[in-house]
Amino acid sequence: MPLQRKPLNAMLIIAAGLCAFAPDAGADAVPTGLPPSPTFGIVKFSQPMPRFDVLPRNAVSTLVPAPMAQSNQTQQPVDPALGGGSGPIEGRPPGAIWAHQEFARFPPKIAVEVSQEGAKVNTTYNPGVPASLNSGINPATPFPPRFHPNLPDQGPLALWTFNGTLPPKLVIGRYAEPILFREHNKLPADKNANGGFGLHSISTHEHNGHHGAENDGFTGAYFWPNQFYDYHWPIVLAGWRSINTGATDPKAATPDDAGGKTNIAGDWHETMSTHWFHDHMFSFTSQNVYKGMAGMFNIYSALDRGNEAINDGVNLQLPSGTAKSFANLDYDVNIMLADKAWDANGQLAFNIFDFDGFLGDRMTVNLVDNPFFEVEARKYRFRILNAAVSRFFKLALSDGSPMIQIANDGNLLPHPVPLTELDELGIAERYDVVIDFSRYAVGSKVWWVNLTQQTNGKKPDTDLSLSEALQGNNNDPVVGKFLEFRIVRTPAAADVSKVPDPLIPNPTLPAVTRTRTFEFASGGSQSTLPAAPGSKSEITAFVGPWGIKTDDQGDTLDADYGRITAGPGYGTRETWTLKNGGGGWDHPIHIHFEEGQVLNRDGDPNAVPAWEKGRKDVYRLRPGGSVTITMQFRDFGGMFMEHCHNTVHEDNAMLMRWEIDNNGAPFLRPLPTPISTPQGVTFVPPDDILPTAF
Ligand SMILES: [Cu+2]
Repeated sequence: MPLQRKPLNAMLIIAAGLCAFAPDAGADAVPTGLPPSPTFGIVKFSQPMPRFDVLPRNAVSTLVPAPMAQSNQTQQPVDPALGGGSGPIEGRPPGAIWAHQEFARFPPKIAVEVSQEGAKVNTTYNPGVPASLNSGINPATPFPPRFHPNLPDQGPLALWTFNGTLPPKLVIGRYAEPILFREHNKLPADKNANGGFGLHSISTHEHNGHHGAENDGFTGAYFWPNQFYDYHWPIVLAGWRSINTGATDPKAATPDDAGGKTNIAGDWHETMSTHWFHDHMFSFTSQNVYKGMAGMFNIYSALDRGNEAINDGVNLQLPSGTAKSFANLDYDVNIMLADKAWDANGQLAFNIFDFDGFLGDRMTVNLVDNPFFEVEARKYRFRILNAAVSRFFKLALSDGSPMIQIANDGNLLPHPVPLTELDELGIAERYDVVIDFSRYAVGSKVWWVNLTQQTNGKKPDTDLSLSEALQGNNNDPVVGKFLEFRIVRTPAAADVSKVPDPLIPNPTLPAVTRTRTFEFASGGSQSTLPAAPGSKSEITAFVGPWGIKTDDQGDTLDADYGRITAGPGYGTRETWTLKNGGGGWDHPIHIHFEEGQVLNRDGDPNAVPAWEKGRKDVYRLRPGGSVTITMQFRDFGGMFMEHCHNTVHEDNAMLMRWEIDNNGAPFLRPLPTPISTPQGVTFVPPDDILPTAF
């Protein structure tokens, strides 16, 4: 019988004396479970949508102290609120096991230095485009931390973001240009100084980076206020150790600064494009991401170089711009969708008591409420990210005209797919679409419409027809129009962008060595609590309603990052079936590190839609459904995760650890579990290894 712990979230808020709301309070609204967010007189589409804030790309020499392969264990005093004494300046676990893999082979060339801190005014906003391409926003005007001009600024305890500011941040990267992403934790040392939700220890996941596990934002490798963590993102093509090792394939290449390209090792079919990064703190991911800890990462390559004019036989010339050799953002627009709620004072609010999931009642795009966006009458690319906690979206244009989907998650599709309605977009999924606004008259408007009605965190209620969604009387306030496109002018230069077919075909795969099955269900139990003497399960294990059953054996288990659930062999390919344990909910399942190909849905290869025929990293199971995928395990090792990306499900125990080793070398087998404290990280042996793991 597992120990039934009171959820940590609830313990924290009760300890903090912040019972601003309680479950079953009576006056709660659909869908938040909180009093409805006051409107403050907001009229939809009355403010511009800001483009992302592009983070500076600095020389690595600007980093002090210089980055090192192993964690920097230089000691500093620890705040008494964190137990006092002394601890390391870097929170990355120490020693060889957590050293950056291949740090000497892929030394960092670009430094991106950020902080995680409370809300403040942005005086360094860099949209990467002129005001004419940013709906008239003057970047020299200080950008306040607020969702709408009618609302007050968010306080430093309500909103925690990268650099403490809005708009959300964008990292620009390209293949073969390794980035050292140094993140400073400047959150309050007092864990109760959180505005009612969120936790000050953090771990940042570069969502589906093909990097060593020490840079993956492992849920147990979190760091503390006044520490930093160096994440090394080598940005290499998967397969670089064994495929095209001589860098002779012209399609495996990265843009240079003069319109040319440089060949690189690896499989060009594994080229990735649209990533995001977000907090992955064990059992607090939902609260921390909701609080603002999320950004996007555009990865450029010779294929997807962000210059629509260069015609070199490799560049796909997708909508972007022409001024720079790569990474033109003029017509390549990052979109972050997130539903939010706020309290009577206009401060961000979250219901920590609903373990089915949390839904907001206000729609934000790039973290502002229901904005407009000015476009030219030409083709645009939109990189759409679902950064919600528990909400699914389904997008259509209000006139029912088509969009062309070109990418799913991080990857360009084998073929572009024209669609008048996109599929449901699960939490953490990304769809890149091209919209051709040349079909509209200058002066006209068209809207993005959300067709998915969802009133609790378990799953969408239904997908509405466009006419139903446009009626404006839905029980779910996030149904309907949420972004107004204003077609404001014809472009000054001809649109030379293309949507070619094919885009990126799938890689060829080696033979399958084994299969595994994971069932995602309610009714989870915890096998490692109460903790055995000497184990740290009271830190690594959580008790919650959700869990995962592995290989049809034993119980549906709650998360314990000290437990090894799967250990695929290095250099092998496996097939994993992800099953939904019931019809009453849906789960978008994320598998870290490796891109998967969907082989079938519910056993039927013909049930895989055209837009899921590329590579993916999040798989919506659909109610009662199953998805069978296949992945290769290669290039790097260490401990990774698989979990539901309804982050409330994830935090309430629907998460497991898997790891890649090399039969003991160069990685230990099994890997020890890091136990993070402000005074330093120690290691303990795994507290559980499932019988089918290795
Ligand atoms: Cu789920």
